[in-house]
Amino acid sequence: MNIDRFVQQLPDTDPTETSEWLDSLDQLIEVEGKTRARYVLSRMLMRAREQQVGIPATINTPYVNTIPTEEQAWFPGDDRLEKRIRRFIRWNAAVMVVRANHAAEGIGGHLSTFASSAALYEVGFNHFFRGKDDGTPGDHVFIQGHAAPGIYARAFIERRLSEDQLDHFRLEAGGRGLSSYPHPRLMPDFWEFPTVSMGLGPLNSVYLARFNRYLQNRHIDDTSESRVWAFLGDGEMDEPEALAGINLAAREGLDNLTWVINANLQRLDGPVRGNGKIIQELEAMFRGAGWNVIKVIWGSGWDDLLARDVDGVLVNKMNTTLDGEYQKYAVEDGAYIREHFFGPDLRLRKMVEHLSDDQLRKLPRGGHDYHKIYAAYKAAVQHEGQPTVILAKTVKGWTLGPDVEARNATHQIKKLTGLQLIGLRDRLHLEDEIPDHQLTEDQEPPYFRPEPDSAEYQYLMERRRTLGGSVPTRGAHIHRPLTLPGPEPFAEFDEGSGTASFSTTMAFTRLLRNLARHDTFGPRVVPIIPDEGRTFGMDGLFKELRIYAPFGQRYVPVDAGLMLSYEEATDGQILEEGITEAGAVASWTAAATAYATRGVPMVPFFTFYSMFGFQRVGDFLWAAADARARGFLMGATAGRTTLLGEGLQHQDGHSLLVASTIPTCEAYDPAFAYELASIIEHGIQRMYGGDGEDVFYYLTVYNENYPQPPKPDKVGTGIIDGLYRWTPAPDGFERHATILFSGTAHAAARSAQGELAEHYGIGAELWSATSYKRLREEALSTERWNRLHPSEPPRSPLVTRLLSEAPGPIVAVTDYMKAVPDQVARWVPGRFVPLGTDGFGRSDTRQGLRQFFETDMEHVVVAVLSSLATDGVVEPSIVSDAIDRYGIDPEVGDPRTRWPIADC
Ligand SMILES: Cc1ncc(C[n+]2csc(CCOP(=O)(O)OP(=O)(O)O)c2C)c(N)n1
Ligand SMILES: [Mg+2]
Repeated sequence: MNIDRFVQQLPDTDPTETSEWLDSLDQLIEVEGKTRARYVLSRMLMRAREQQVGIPATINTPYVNTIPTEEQAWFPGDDRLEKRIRRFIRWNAAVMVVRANHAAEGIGGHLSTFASSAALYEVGFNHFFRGKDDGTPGDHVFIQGHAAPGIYARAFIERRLSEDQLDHFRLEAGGRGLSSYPHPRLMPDFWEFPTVSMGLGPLNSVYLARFNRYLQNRHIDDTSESRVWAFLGDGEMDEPEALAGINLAAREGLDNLTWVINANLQRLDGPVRGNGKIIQELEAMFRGAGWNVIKVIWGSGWDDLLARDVDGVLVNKMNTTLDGEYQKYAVEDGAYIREHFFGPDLRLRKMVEHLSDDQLRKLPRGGHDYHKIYAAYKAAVQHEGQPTVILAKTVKGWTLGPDVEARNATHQIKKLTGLQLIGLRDRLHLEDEIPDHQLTEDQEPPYFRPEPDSAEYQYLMERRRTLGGSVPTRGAHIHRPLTLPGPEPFAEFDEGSGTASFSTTMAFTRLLRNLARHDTFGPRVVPIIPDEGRTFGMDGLFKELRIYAPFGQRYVPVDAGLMLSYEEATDGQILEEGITEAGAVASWTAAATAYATRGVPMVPFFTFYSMFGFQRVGDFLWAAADARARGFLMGATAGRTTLLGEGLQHQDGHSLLVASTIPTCEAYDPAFAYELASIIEHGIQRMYGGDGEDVFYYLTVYNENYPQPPKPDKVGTGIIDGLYRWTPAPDGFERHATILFSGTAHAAARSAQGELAEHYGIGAELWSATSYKRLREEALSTERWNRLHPSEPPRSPLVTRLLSEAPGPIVAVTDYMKAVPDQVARWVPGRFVPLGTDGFGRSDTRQGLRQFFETDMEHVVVAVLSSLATDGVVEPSIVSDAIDRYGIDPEVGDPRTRWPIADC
């Protein structure tokens, strides 16, 4: 609220006294000036806070370090050795990128991100990040994707990586080498968190810190010793997802979370906030959200100047200088800085009289100052009750020389000339280690690694030993194994529901409850919902499993007296995320990777509106696949016609297609409860049994009620493989056809079977197609095998083998787009006609929608007859009769032309 309006609404109980205070302030400003007045007011605010006087938060502090010099923690490291180590790492990181670009033109690599953040990482590596060697999962460190070269360079010095591996940076397709960015899938023993898609790392880090608290509060794992660190870019903060979790982090008091934002003031094209100040902007947002904010803006060289700043002119100059100007100062010489930063104000000019131009140019920024960074990290890890963000000001491309440092193009500079390399070598004082003769144009610049008996190597390794081993390392050993359930939770679904009608969503909820009730397996089940529990009929679980609330339920819920009340508890099992699909996926990812990050396999089921899944948070799910997630995604209210009444924005006919783009996502579209149960049972075995496979499952569940049939005999592995004969053709017909169905489209297929027999004398078989994605992948693999084994007898894809036993033309019907069954079209023997729900959804009854999308019984029958006519089995007039009989208007309904509803 605007402070003026806030004050206006308060009664003034003693106007005379108020005037006296205001007069004193006026006098202070007049006599001592505004800076002094600001200081006194700040002190008053401090005192007010100490005295517990609630006043609206001040969201900004001056543009100086949050930790005053006198409160700065003592730096316990060996300055000289750490500086040397950092220089070796800087050198190798740069050389690695340069050499990669020689090895293959255009291969890329980034120099300047790590160059700006080397000290931020190195203080962490030498003093804070805990490893896993002591059998604990250690800290979880999210590394800025583009800083990867620096992390490899350190791993090289630690002797975790070889020179050959460094030389295969970004050349990993051949099987050895280093991925461009943090990719757990490509480097499963090394990287823990895929971060390079901007904005995902920040949100995932919040939810990981939160999930660790959940594990703790539910007594599943002791996470109290693990801190989540996230190193992020200042440009990255513009991604909406980057800031989307900061309120939750503050609300839940996640003091196990530290963010370090590398404020080099630049992004890819140029300044982040040329006309403003990104650090101040971020400070306001984080303070407003309730974070502990530590600004590390100025290096120690400024301490003396700030101490002389008795009348506040220096701070004033710092406050009023724009980021665009700071960037300019970073590329200019000392004379320019003297003239433009200090010069205009005589008091300032005088303040730096004793410094040479060179000294002025070298006044460092806080994010390059070991001591300041150490003090900030120390304060962060000691801070209780709030997450901490460290806003560290740096120079992009720092130490890489005047052609690179702070230049607008710096992000994409990936080459250094011989002269630039010599400049870097000199700047890093590595003349002894890398002599001139090794830096000639006719050879690759060398790496440098100190010998095992050198003081630097010994120091570095001792630091890592003390902190529990190398970081990053992925794959904690499983220290809390999971006992899998037997067949019991799944068995009831094989029997069917008799005449009782219920939906696959209801079946899923029941199964989830069965699983959660299991003695040993149950506590590992993590139900996640984004404010749609009631829509999915899951509200019954609120009371039984309870909703996770770290501080418990501090109010009596409005429905306390009811059977199914809204119950929250510190050890609640359900993660009710509210309306944030991105947050919920981040939560799911944390749970789905707990087997690796914590050695504690967890079994998350994230149930969401299928329309607001893959298309909305697809990039998060892609990253989850990279992070080798294991778990279940449940696309509820699935289908474009089944969710009646909701219209264009809700009705999903394509999530299965998007899901099909993720290699490790097993996408299923079950029609019946027993299929759903079989897939989940199999999925649990596959992901969590034995060594476990790094895949995850996407299952659609619908909200249409119908009697659930019992599982037929002889299904074999068909449900899992993706296709099986559900029912044979009725006896006694000479002409045949086959209908494949998925999900709720089974109803149209089954009615069509009856209609074809009754009216057209055609016996149709029905097959359930549970996963076209799986069938397609098997077929592609077989096709490849045939291509590469020319002298072997060719193999036949599973879908071809299965359907070669299916008679007549094959019509596939789905509540998804035709492209879903089309995934297997080219391996289907004979004629294949998919019917699906292409186009925008709209609101109407199920029947109306199925007619509109031409997936109802009538259209299935016409499709079968038309295919038989094309094959010469029936006369075309039979098709025309059917079209007339069902009142289908061939001129209406072309999906390409019918999108406006009417002229309105
Ligand atoms: C979602 C997404 N959009 C765009 C990019 C391309 N990109 C890579 S780095 C970068 C600039 C990063 O700037 P900043 O976050 O400030 O990092 P730093 O300056 O430390 O390199 C951009 C736009 C990306 N990686 N991810
Ligand atoms: Mg930046």
